[in-house]
Parts: sequence; C-alpha cells; structure tokens
Amino acid sequence: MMIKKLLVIGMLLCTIKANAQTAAYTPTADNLAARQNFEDLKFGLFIHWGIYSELGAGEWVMNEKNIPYNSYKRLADFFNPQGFSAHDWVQFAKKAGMKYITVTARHHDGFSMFGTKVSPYNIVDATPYHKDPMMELAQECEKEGIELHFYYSLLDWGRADYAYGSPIVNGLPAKGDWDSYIGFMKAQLTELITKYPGVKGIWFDGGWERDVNWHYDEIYGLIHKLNPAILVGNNHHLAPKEGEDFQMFEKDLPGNNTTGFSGKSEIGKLPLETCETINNSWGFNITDRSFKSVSQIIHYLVNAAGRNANFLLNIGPMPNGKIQPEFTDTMAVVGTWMQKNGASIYGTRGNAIAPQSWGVVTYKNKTMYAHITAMPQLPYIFIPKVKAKVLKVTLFTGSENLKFKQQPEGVFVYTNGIKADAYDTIIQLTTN
Ligand code: FHN
Repeated sequence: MMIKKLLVIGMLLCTIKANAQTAAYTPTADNLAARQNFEDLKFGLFIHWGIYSELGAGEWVMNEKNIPYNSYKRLADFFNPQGFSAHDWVQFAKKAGMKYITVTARHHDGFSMFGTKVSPYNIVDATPYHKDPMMELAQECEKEGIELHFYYSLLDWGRADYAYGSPIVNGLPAKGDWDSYIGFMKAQLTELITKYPGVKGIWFDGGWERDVNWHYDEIYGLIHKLNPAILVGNNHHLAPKEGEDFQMFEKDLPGNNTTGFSGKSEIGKLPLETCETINNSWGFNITDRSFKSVSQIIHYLVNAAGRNANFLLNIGPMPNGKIQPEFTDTMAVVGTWMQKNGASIYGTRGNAIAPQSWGVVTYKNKTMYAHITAMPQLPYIFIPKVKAKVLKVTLFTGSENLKFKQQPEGVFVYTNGIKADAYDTIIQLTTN
C-alpha cells in the first residue's frame, strides 16, 4: 500500500514538473504579426562582443585556456572601447542589407554588456568605459529602423549560484542556489525588455550545458507578460519548446547536420533562423583569417531563404569596438548585391519547392524566384511541382522573356544564352 502511495505521489510530481515546463502558450495577435515580420526580414547581423574580445581568442577563451574566474574578471578593469559607435555598427548592418541585429547582452562568461542593477559585473560599473553600449545600440536601431534582439546566456561560468561544474542531482545543481540564479535572470530580462527601447527578441543560448529545470514556463511567461510581441528563441539544439516563437539552427541550414549541433533539432512549425560566422569564430579572434567569401555568404543567405529561414551572420568586433576591415569590405559587396537583388529574398517564403541541384526557389504572392547558384550542364533547369499556371518567365534583372515549358510534373526553363550572375542567377516566374 505504502509503495503504491509513493508511486502515485511520484507520478503526480512528474506530471506537475512536466506541466510546469510545458504550460500551454497561445501567442497574441501582435506576436503572430511579429513572427511574420521577422520572417520578412531574412538577413540579420549577429554580434559577439564582450570583455573576452580583449584576448583576441574567441568568446570561450576563459574556459578554453582555463583562466580562473577571478583572474578573468580583471579584463573588465581594462575594457575601454573608445572606438565603439552604435552608429557605425548599425550602418555596417544597413550597408550589408541586413534588417536586424542580435547582440550578446551577456555571454557565458557572465559579464553583462549592459547597465544592469542586479550585478556589479557589468560594463557601466566594472569598466573604465562607464557607458552602456546596449542602450546606445537600442536607440540607434530604433532611429534607423533596424530591429534588435538580445542574445542572453543561460549558462554562467562564474556566478556562485549557478555553480558551474557542480553535479546535477534531481534536476538541480548540487551546489549553488538555483532559485537565486533563476531570479537573477528574470530580473535582468526584465531590465532588458523594459529599459531598452524597441527590443524585438530574446535569443537564449547555453541551456544545453546542464539538464535542469530551467523554469522556461516562468521565464518565457515573464517575457511575454512584459511584452507579448517579443520573439523568444532558444538555441537548445532541440525541437521547439512551448512558449518559443522562433527556432534557430547553428552553423547549418535547417535539415542539415554537418557540424553536429542539429542532430536533435527536428524542424518545428515556427519561423526559422540559421546562424553562421563570417570566419570561424563568434567572438573576436585575431588569428582567425578563414574569412568567408562574398559568394559563400550570398549562397548561405539564398539557401536559407529557399528553406524558409532567416540568415543571421555573425561578426566579432574588436575590443576597441571597431569592426575589422576584412568584414567591412566583404559585407559592402554583399550589400551592393542585395540592393540589386534583395526583392527576390526579403519578404519571400521558401520550402514550397524542395532545394534542387542547381539552387532553390523563393516566392512572394504570385511570383516565384528560382535562384541558380550552380549553373547546370544542361541548357535548362527543371522546377518540380509548380501547380499554378506560369504566365511569364524573365531574368530577375531583365525584361526579356525566357523560353519555358510547363508540364504537370513541373516547369522547364531554358537557360542557354542567359547572362549569368557571379553569385546567383535569379529567374522570375509570374504565375496566375
Ligand atoms: O557556446 C555558444 C557559442 O559561444 C556561440 O555563442 C554560439 C552561437 O550560436 N552558441 C553557443 C554554442 O552552441
């Protein structure tokens, strides 16, 4: 009898815990509109910037070089980014054709790059800079019509209440004070959402570090209570959870898993985003010269759009706040290309037609855009499963009609003689 009673209590507790993690979430009309708008933006700038940038070895430097937390903290004493200009960052994004910025408000080192009142370990109080770059950025973004998302790390390598390295017992770190840590995050998120103008999203990361009760129901609930339109995403590398508004993928297009992050990231029904770095590092890395080419970046963006995902391209600004010229040069060329061809990407949707060997298809209303990123050997491309009647086919950048043939199984577009683009030859199909 006693055993049965204990079993029932156990089951009840499990149900309560499961419910606590999965309380039903109904997004508001504002939130649904924000999701659509987010999908329209297509191209964003990811920024990893923190006191780690000083060491020029990426944002994991404390962990990778086994720097004791108390020594690492000294970096704050000499973080004085006199070259930081919110104006320059926003102009960099705009010139590149990017429509939103996702910036690290706090990374795994636990250092807050904003003026928080709930920890002295922040850029305003702990550095000689004494200014709040996140506020300047939020104001500049609002002025310039660029949307802003804050990256926020759930993982913290330094705080005693997080107790990094502690064994996890029954969903809680054996050391530390989990309630205190959850409360701390809630207080910071409240600051980020209520004090910084125009914030449109929170990009969580680091939850993969431990298998605990993250109190997502409370955290996401709080965010949506403060502002129901805020988009919540979490880079947990899993299928979306209740309360989230978009799903992100790391260093892989949705559906691929070449880097090992997406093995369990089953694609859900939410708006999609994929992130990748401009070289091989997220935070500033002085020795990393594996810069992606213009072509690689345009192809990533186009391939993401064709799979119905936004592309969030990362840079790690230097410790003085400036962006290195290699990034500026490449992105200026990408931006010029986007000025000419962006209408075939912004505001479109993808995935109606599966990716083909020659490229992908995006669409908007009754127009389809076939993006040829690998010109076929044969003098035509075949677009399968086009149901609507095709009325007209041209190059996106020209008005001359191209020959095509529509059959029940798809459309053949003849590509011989067309002037190919250096990065992506776009063919526009008008349907009825
Ligand atoms: O550990 C982080 C890493 O530093 C970086 O922020 C990336 C960005 O997607 N996310 C984590 C690894 O999954």
